[in-house]
Amino acid sequence: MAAVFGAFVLGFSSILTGLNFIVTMHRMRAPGMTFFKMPLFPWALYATAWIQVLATPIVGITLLMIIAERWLRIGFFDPSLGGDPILYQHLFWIYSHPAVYIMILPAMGVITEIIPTFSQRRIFGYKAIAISSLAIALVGYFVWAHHMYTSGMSTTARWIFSLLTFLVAVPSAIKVFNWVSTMYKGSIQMAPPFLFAVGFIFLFMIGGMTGLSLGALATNIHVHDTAYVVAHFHYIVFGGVGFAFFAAVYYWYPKMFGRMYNFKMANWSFVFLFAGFNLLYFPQFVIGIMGMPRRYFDYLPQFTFGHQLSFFGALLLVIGIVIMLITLASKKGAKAPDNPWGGRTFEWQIPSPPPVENFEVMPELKENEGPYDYK
Ligand SMILES: [Cu+2]
Repeated sequence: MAAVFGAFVLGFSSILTGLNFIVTMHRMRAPGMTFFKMPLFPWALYATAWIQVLATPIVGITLLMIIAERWLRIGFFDPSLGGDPILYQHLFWIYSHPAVYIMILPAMGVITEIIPTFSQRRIFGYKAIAISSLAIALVGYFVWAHHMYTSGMSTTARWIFSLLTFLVAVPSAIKVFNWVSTMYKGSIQMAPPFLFAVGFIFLFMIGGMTGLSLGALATNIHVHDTAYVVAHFHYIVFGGVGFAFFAAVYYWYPKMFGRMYNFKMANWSFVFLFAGFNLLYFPQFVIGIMGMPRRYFDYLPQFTFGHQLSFFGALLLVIGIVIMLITLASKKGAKAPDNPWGGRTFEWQIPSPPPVENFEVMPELKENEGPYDYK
């Protein structure tokens, strides 16, 4: 019960964070910063904030229902009290599918900042990227039951959810195409944040396309509850969100701490993380299709080789993380300039690390200026 109450309070912090972001972006933008001149990272956070505000109450209500069931014996989910466990699954996923987008949208926002900076090119399709963030947030509300194809739903409901799931692929693909088009003919600067961003695009694409095969009704039923799902999930949440997080840390580290880091070490951390990640998770697609169930510690002999590959991948991954932590923890880097990567957004126009109030004078965007004025 304590855990249920704890999750309830956490839900409120999520809702209030979202509310704060939405109000800030509507009321407190810098002079000259119209909505369509905002950098795309805040745009992604804006879409995320709407999910936090609108979807988190559903998990809050669900938790209240659990409390009512346990304390007042009102049957919502427990069959012995006349409840329906499938209802719990529905309520859980109505929140938890959008919750995945709470994680991936900010990650996409980070990549959208890094790609133009390290290509020194104006972002391709600014409006398409901004709107696709909102589209992902919106469509994300209508796909939850793709987690429940085998739970016992009508066939009509299942194929409708399968169709709606395919729709999410459209705005995601728009972003990938725009990132790649931004790099085309750019003057690429091969620094660690860019490496991680490109790694993100590669891994996110594998995660996204295997997501489509999971969204398709027939294949989903074949690989439901197998290692295939585990592999897909990690390609999105570790290969996607994780690599974007590493990219973000390497990108803003000089700004945050006023120090550079060792590029060679950072590149090695990428090599180990990227190789280790793929060696760890790719074999799980294969053994998943072969029938390896998820959440089992034991397995049949035909899955041994796949598990061994995964094991060595995990080792490489851990080495990569250790190298990254050492790289970032060492305070021996040179003093960071104000704008080490040649970025055009506001944070690069102030000293590294930023002074207490960030901006000593209010920054301003002139009439014909935008966040991505490269060329
Ligand atoms: Cu989902």
